[in-house]
Amino acid sequence: MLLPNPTVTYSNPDTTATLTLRPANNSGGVSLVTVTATDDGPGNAAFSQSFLVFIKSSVNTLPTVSIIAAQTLPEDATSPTLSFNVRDAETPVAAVTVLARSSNQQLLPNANIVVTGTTTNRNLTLTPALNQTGTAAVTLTAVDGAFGSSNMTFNVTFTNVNDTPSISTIANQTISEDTSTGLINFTVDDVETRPGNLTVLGKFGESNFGA
Ligand SMILES: [Ca+2]
Ligand SMILES: [Ca+2]
Ligand SMILES: [Ca+2]
Repeated sequence: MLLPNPTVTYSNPDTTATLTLRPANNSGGVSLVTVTATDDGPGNAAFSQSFLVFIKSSVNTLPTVSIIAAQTLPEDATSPTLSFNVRDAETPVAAVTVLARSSNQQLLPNANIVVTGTTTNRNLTLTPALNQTGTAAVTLTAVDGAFGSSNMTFNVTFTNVNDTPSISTIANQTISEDTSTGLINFTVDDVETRPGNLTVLGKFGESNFGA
């Protein structure tokens, strides 16, 4: 019984009556209430008016977020799409929002976590900052329409990929025969290897112009 004791207050000859409804504890649902007025004429003619009462549950069930396994991914690349799902007992799933944050902003800024989807199935991609390696904890928070929330956290580790070394541009050179250029400077660089440990080789392709 959702509305165990509806109470009508009416004093003859008032034209106004009041009705008090109090749902049973911990109840939720819809109830049809009918109010009937009866006269004292022959046959006690009666007239009824009905309306619906919607009783909201006061207990909000928290939304759920499915688990994403720990990920190990190469640096400098966007992750494959990671799928997860959200559910809520009361809020339509399209209205359940997902917020994402990273424990390591230098490695994985919050702005580089992209969550998409409006159904139960949601998608996530992660893009680490350039040349950053290490582990970040990613926390997804699902929020329902009653501001109930649940968290799910997984670790993502970005591992080093050997970046190719670089050499600065060297301009084309013109030298007269039987002379030498001065020293031609250029710089070498590598993300992982210190310059002192790089190997630099010269190789020569020749063309002769007449003889
Ligand atoms: Ca809920
Ligand atoms: Ca690297
Ligand atoms: Ca390298």
